[in-house]
Amino acid sequence: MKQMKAKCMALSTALMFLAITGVAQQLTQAAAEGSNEKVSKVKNPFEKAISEPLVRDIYTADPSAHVFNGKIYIYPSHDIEAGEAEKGTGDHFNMKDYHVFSMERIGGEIRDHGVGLDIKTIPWAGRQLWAPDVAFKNNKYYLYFPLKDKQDVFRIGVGVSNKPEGPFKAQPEPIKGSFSIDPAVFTDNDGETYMYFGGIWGGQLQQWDKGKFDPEGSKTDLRKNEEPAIAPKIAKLQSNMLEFAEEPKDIVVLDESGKPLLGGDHERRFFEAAWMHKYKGKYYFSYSTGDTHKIVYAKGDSPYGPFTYQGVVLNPVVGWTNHHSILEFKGKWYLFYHDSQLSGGKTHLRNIKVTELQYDNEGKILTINPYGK
Ligand code: FUB
Repeated sequence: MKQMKAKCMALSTALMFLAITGVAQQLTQAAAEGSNEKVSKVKNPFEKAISEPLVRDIYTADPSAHVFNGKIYIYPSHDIEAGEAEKGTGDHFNMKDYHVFSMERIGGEIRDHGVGLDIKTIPWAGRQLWAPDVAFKNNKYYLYFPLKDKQDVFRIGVGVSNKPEGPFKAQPEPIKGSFSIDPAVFTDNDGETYMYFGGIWGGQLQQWDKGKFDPEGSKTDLRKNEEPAIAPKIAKLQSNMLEFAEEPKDIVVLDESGKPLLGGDHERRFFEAAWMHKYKGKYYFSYSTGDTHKIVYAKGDSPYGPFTYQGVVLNPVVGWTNHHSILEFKGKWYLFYHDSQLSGGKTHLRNIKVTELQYDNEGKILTINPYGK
């Protein structure tokens, strides 16, 4: 009895700590399984973090990294404490501007270029500047950003600048026909540029299931278990980089037997945070599985897919969201990602990080464990 009481006390102390660091979920599971061994293994995860926050004076998340003029430029979300209650619809991610960062080398000093775009300068703005991305063409830099319009519907906007660090001047309207969140812009070797986008729950993609926005549609549900999973979108951009050149199309991710991943396949199906990169002539489409918190990837032979599921790029990080970009710099590959180390696990107060990413001889990405083995 005494022993049980001691176990319970140890367990509740550990639970309090883990609730703060955001890994309570793991411990709850261990407790439910009645395993002391698992409980004692769950310690401060940051002790073994494989990388440290790149920026410490403001909160940053969703890093999109690119090489421009020989330097790495990072375009993250700028997390703030906006005082909103935490909900599945993501209202607590109520960001109001973007800062742009650059680095001459990985591990070197990181420079904050200040505010690259402020919500106050966007004519159609409602609320919530979420994960952005940037592309270079026509001697200009284009910042793509998801933002709710005045009707509270996410659209994707564009800001233009002559410099990679901005400031970016927002176009008067969002991209015609755009919706949902997390634009990732990829320019192929032939010069064509594509936008991948979409995000479920707070990102509203499920509310576009019937081709137009359904304000009464489910805010947090996913497709039925046995139906094909909700698909992320792709649209080629016009050469002016300000408009879609086509109606957005579905991106289909297949399983090993060539069947589309199903809504119930929560460990593998798309949720948000799309990214595209090319390695040895193959197209690598990576994304977050959202409520199962992983970055996974699928491979294909065309920017449109279909893509076949391959495996996990990054295991869950502390904080609910997982979001990344993949970049080649001076012959090495890097994964930019975030966790909630600086805020002690707050889901909406994150910090960007970087670590090396490696492939095996067959082009398979070696899974990264953010807190070691
Ligand atoms: O930062 C706000 C949202 O959280 C992003 O758009 C999602 O990808 C998730 O990281």
